Amino acid sequence: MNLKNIFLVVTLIFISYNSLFASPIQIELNKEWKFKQGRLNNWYPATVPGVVHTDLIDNKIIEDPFFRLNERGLQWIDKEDWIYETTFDLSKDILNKNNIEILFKGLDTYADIYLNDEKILATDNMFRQWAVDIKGKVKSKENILRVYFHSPIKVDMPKWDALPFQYEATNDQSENGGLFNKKLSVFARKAGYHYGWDWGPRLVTSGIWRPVVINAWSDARINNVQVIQKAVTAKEAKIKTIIEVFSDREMANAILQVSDNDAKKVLGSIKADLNKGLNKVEVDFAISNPKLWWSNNLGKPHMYNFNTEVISESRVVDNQIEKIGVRSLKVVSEKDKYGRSFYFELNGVPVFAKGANYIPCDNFLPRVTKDIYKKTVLDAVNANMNMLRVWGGGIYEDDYFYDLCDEYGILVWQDFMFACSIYPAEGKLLENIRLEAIDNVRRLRNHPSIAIWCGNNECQDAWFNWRWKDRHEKENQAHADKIWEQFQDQYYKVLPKVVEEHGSGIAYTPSSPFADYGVGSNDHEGDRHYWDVWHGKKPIADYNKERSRFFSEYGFQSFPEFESVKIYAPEKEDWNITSEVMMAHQRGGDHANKLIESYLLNEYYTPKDFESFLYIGQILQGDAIKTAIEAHRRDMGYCMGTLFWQHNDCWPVASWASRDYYGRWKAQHYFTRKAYEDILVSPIEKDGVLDVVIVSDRLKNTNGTLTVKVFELDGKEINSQTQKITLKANSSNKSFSKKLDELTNGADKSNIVIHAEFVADKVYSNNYFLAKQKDINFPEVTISSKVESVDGGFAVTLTANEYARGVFMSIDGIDNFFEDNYFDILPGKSVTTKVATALSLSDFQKQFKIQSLADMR
Ligand code: BMA
Repeated sequence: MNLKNIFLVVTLIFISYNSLFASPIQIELNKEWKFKQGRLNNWYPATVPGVVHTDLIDNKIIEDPFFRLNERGLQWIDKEDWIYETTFDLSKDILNKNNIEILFKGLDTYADIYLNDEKILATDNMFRQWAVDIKGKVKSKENILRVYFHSPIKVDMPKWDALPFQYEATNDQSENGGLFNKKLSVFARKAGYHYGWDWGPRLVTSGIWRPVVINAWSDARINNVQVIQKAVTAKEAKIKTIIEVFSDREMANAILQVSDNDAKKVLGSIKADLNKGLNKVEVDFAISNPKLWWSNNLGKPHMYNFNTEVISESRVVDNQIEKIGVRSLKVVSEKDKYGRSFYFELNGVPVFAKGANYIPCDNFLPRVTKDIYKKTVLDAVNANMNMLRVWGGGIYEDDYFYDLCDEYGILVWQDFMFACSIYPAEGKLLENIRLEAIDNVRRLRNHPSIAIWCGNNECQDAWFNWRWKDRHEKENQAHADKIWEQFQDQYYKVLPKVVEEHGSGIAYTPSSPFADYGVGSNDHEGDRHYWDVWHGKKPIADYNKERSRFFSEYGFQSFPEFESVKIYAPEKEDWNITSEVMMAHQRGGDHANKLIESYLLNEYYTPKDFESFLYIGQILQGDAIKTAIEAHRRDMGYCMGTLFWQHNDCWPVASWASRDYYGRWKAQHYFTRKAYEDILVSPIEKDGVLDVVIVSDRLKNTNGTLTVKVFELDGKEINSQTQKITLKANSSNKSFSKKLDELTNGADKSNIVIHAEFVADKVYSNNYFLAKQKDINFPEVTISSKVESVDGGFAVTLTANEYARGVFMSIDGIDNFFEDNYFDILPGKSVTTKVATALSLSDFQKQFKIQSLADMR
């Protein structure tokens, strides 16, 4: 037999093996797409998944919408209709199957779909999936699939014009789109932030934003496997699975079984007679001594691989492998002597939630690659977070995002996609919302990371506390009543019912923040969004006074660093925070810039130039959020969570984000990583007494030594006290308390720093000043550096002769990462950190810049 023949035999064996186990086939229609503007004739190549804006960029019809002022010239795009089309062939294997369906995983938003000139579907919700039976409508060659997107503006405008009163949508920037006060976002089941936000541009997309696939099968196909974790302890996990199987014929004595694919062990199995159509079969089983799924820092987020199979006549008709984390997870929201608690309990342990609010990573969603998702989630993991809140003005995220959260132990607070608005939730729209909720609750329910479903972001608080209720009642009581009725239907009836029926026991809360039914948020019940520092202009120190059972939002703005600004605002004339370009990338407007400026002047000082402004602004933001996080953690027990606003940006902008659009960590993200460590050492002065509170998230007591030192900024030691302590597990410990006068020997507050250090198996430390930063006499410090080549970059050792505050290292470009940055160096001490970069040593040394706070005056 020659080589060619061997190949043939091998191929034949493979083919016959395949057809013997002929399982469902899935193909993705992602090739040969073209698109055009509805009323014009010229077609251009298109990318699917994609959106109109990115296709226009790729075809060089428009320029980068994020560059300088380009967004403004692109407002015509959402007022046009767009057509996408592809031609595809289907193999015999597919055509021979008894069932062929086309599945659209995401269409944005108002689309009519034609297959070989026949209209097969009309859609009106970007968050839903749409499946259509196309058996008999397809042929082997040249099938034409056409998707006609109607302008969301043209579709929704008449709805707004017909209203007897106006619905609310605070962040909808309709005037920037030339629509004046017409807040059309309230009608479209489309990501709210597309219409603009106080950190985002107004770029209203259309497009096939998630994959289009064809599924073909004969006999039977697993449609869904629901894994319900009925009771989970360290000893045993009782699990119920509900397997949904589509069968195209009666199938007697089918075996449905679930196995542990890694241990190659059948967990549960049942014999069932399948009927033609949709079947739901329950398979129950128990796992003894299960390996539990834990959140980041508390333990390993172990994932089992469950293999669900449908077997008929000794043949596997279909199977589905899914990663499953076994855990018990609930929200404890109980009346107590303070009000009502709000915390997450994982595997029986109360977990203090440490994290951030998450928005979509881009205005053009399909260009969020797997790498970007991975970096975004890993940046949370590496900052010691254990929770992200997927906020309601964005999207129900991609499956991959939740896979990553599962894999790395990030709990997900999942909002339904409603934010800062009041929606006309009745009739067809309410039913559309219900179906959207079912689609997404079913899609996400098996992820161990999903910790709570939340009705909306701030809609209830806005109704009661932003004077919406008063205003509507004053205008017309009947309209106000109608709004509240629609509100209750949506968030107190429809959505909780979907979560109850389909959510596998995941908790639901009607809104964030939420105290109680029909109440605005407060500090002693439920979760709270605290914005008095920042929006309310209160001093940063107020973070130390304010309490909550769970802070689900608070935040402080900054600009991206200079290297990032230069990408979107490269002209010298842009380099002023009030320049037209910088203002176009500051969606909080002049008000927000003035806030940064006034906090800087009150607490820091006037930066000497634009670049210094960006830098000090970041230190200011970092210090502010560090203050808040520490206060919330010190209050552990009463408070059980802190999620700052916000983890990421969707375009380059001045915002509350701790990482900029390009993924670069701002000072805040580095500060957060430290403030979120499993053990936090937090000095705090009140009424002339200095306490050092040590907070431990560890599940076991920790023995160690605490040293509290006071020294002058030139290094002279004033006081040093050391004591051995045992930290109580999972609690906040006041470990040191001393009158300030005794501790500092009456030294000048502008000249000293307190350094507290807890040494156990690791060293945890913190520096604390007794005066505002502008009143501290930071010395003109000399920082020397030593650079050594290491794998993937350089190790940099910096040494300071006196106290160096906020030492910031930078090099050009964005393909680099400083393992640590913006840190303080104690007098005479050194810090070594790594820089990941592809630069040569000499190029690195040419570009390498070190600055500290003292240089910025
Ligand atoms: C919060 C969020 C967003 C907003 C942010 C900053 O309350 O829910 O709506 O972007 O404040 O203002």
